[in-house]
Amino acid sequence: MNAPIISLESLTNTTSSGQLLTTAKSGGCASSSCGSSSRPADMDSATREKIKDHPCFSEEAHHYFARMHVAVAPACNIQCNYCNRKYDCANESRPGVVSEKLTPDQALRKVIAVANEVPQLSVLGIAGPGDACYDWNKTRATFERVAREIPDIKLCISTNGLALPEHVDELAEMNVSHVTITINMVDPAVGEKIYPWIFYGHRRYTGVDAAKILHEQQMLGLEMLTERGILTKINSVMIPGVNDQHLIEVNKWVTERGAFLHNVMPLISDSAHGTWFGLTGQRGPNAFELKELQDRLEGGAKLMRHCRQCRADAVGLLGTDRGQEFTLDQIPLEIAYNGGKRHAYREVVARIRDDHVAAKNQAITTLGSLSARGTLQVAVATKGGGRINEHFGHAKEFQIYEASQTGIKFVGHRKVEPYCHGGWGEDANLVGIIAALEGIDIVLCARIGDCPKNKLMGSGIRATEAFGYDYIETAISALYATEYGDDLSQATA
Ligand code: CLF
Ligand code: SF4
Repeated sequence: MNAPIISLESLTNTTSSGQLLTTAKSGGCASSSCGSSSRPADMDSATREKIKDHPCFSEEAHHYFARMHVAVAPACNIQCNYCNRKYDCANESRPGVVSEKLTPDQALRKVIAVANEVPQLSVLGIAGPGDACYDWNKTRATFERVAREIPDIKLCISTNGLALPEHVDELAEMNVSHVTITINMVDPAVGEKIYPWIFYGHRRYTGVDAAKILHEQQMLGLEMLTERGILTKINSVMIPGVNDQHLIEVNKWVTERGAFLHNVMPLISDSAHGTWFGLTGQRGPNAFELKELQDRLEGGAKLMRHCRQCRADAVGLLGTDRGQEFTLDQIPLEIAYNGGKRHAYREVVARIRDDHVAAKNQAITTLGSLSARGTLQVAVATKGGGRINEHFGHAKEFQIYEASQTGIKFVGHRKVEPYCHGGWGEDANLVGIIAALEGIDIVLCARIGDCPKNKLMGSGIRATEAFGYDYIETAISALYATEYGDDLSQATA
């Protein structure tokens, strides 16, 4: 079942496209027929094709493909109570220092530099730091330049939706295949608690009037995108006591209007960010509240649970940010695109992916064959590729899976400060990691030392490296079988 292991490092650290192609031809699953049946049965082939290399629109794709954002759109036409304009747009980024704002020509240089060096790159997104539709001329100019140079890159925007309807036709003409609208309410009475004002039709609106206009534009924009076959994701910021229960209603409205995905994100609120919510003590939800709401939303639009709330200038696989490697001062003024690495990487991934799909199918079959009942919460340290391939001490986040007899579900991630610092374990960070892993039954990682393992055990969390470099689902199904009586594989360490 398992193909020879090709680590992500061997793919992404290779310095020439020739080497990548050699890797592609020497490894991976030799059979092209294995594993194709795990593609979602309820999805047509055109949609599958659109999402298969978009790391946000496909959870499976996010193990392999990367996005980059270019911060070309600083202007915004609304005020959200969770945003401070000195910081990045909270719709698609965690608050941080102001991004390096780029002109369309600078953005093109940056995209070429990243595409030449980051073989996983598949999507260019414009997610602020203001609004991509309001700052439209820069968005359009950037996409036109990039599409001319790198025609196979997917174009993606994130918007608050207010100026969206007037640009939907141009988006379709420019082949923008994926759009995200942040929709936090469908009731203006809720909306006025989130948006103090909007700027629309050359005038400023406040209160319920503002929220009503915003709501109508968001719904119109979504309907227009659906009519044109552009895949739309809805981002909603979950604000406890303000719109948390209301998001169930939002989910119904957007599902009826053809949204492909619904991504409920936790409010990030800190007085240091200087936002209205931060300064007034509005808290964000904890991991359990977020998951509970997401579970209640199952059955409507597909749910996105792997969002990392990226910065408006993020670069790389979700959960990593290589933006600092590609600041303008490091990029030559004249730079030509060379697609060799990206093409070689895709060839490798196509082979590995079939094998991964087959492994997942086998894991699901295994779980379905068990008579046992129960749920297992598993935290996985991974660097991508669908494998358990990260050391416990190096992990900056753990991916969380829930296993039951009905299958294995990715339910989110928990960010942590890494335990290892220069070869030494940091006890304070271990305390934080244990707190972040509350409710987890077992941690799977490539390596773990006795000290952290014993401390985790002292808090009721088991950890093992017994499945190091296995596929995540293969390991979890074997674990589940062990846990619930049918020992299919090795015992846990
Ligand atoms: Fe960027 Fe957004 Fe496109 Fe992705 S991010 S514009 S859809 S390419 Fe993705 Fe980042 Fe979450 Fe956004 S993980 S914040 S959902
Ligand atoms: Fe800030 Fe984005 Fe809201 Fe505009 S849409 S106020 S930039 S979070």
